Amino acid sequence: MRVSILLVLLSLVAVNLQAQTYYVATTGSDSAAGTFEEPFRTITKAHSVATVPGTTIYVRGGSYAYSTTIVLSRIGTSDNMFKLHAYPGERVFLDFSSMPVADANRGIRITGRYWHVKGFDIWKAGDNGMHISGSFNIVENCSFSENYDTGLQLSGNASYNNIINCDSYFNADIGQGNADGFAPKLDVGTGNYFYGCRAWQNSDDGWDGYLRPADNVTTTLENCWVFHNGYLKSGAPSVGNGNGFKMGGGDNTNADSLRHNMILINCLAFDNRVKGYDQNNNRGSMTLLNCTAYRNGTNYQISSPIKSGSTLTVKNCVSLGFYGSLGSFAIQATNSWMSPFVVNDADFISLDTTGMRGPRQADGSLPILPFMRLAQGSDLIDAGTNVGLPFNGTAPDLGCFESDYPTSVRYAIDMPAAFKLEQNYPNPFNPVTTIAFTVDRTQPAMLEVFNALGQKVATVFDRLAVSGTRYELKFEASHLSSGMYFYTLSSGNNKEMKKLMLLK
Ligand SMILES: [Ca+2]
Ligand SMILES: [Ca+2]
Ligand SMILES: [Ca+2]
Ligand SMILES: [Ca+2]
Repeated sequence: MRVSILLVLLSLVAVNLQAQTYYVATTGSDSAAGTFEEPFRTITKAHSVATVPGTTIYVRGGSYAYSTTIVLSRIGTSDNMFKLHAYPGERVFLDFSSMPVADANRGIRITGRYWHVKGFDIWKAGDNGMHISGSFNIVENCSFSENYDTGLQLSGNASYNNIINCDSYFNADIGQGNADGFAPKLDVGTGNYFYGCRAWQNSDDGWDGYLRPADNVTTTLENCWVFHNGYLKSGAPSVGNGNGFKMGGGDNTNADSLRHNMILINCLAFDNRVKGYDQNNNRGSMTLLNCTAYRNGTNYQISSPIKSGSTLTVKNCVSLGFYGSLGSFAIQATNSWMSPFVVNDADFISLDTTGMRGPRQADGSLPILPFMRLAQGSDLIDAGTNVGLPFNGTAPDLGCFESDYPTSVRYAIDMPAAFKLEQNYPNPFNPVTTIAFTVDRTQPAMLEVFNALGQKVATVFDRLAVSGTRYELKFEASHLSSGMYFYTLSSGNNKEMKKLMLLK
């Protein structure tokens, strides 16, 4: 008897704690039930009832006008994130144009933890389009435009947030000297990560890592593009700073001490009015690997002293045109301005920027365009230093786009079987997907999966692979959280990487 009462009580508790799915639509009502058939009208209402971690709020496509800040304050867990998603296949436009211009008037504030926000276009907020002071959040495939301050700002100790495949553009404050595209700045925390993001034509800087009073925090940018900053939407030059990647700096009282450790991998800066890669008095470590700069006022300007214990590392980077200035303390290897390289227009397939601000691929990743990709025969191909990033051919290339030309016909004659890593299917997946590959010679091969932070989460294959055999492997990810992962196949000197997307 007692046991059965206990079981009943337990089952009631379990029901109460079940994650829910709520819907919001332009045709909805906040007095409705929040179901697919009877959706809410506002995200704020959905948030107020979304109390259980793992709960999903789907917002149906369309335009929503808001004049007050949407605050996401709930605390999820790594296994049960709160999700605020545009309904699959739809896009949500958040119109804040009726919001007064004022520092407190952010569009969305994420003060909570473990939120996954996806598929929103945030327009004309009275300050930041989005402000994050929480941690462990994922913001994916969102855009921030024409806001009256920085598009997406992280401060207030925001830590370990992942910003994936987002765009920030045409942001401009009234004075033009504040609005950046993305700003992990001021009292920001550590461990924030940007992947596949673009910032263009913001009145101040593309990225800004200016600190006050935070010190010794680390931010990583990978595969990000920054261009045309320091210009207004009209195309006129702004009176803002106009830098691409501004890596740090502090105010007058602490400019000599603050360290923003910046890691930039496969990043691209072009056509920024002032500097492409700008130190701005940052005293922390700066690591630039396989970055490219073209036609910025100055391409690289990293020459002020850094604090004892900090390092400046610049490897496999490219400058088309004069590179700028690096401090003598820089640890450099195989950069395009070093001997024996000769860089000119002919090293690149195209210098035409058309499409660089254009639509993304269906999965939200950056468009694939010929701009600044190395032309076949360039002396920058296979001429780089192995810095631990995946590469094709015999060595890493210089610059942000690794080329993939057939290296030599002699291998084709001797080894008819190809080294090939296939795209996983299905993709996106939950929780099982298939990864197939073949190798060009019989030798040990390893297939590994990494998260967006580069941490290995699984070894799928680690043994002898036989040439001419197509291996099909199941990858089961029920223990992992939603997001983008990378899988690599390595065998001998060959290595190939692809992306996969877990969507729970
Ligand atoms: Ca402001
Ligand atoms: Ca700035
Ligand atoms: Ca050349
Ligand atoms: Ca290569």
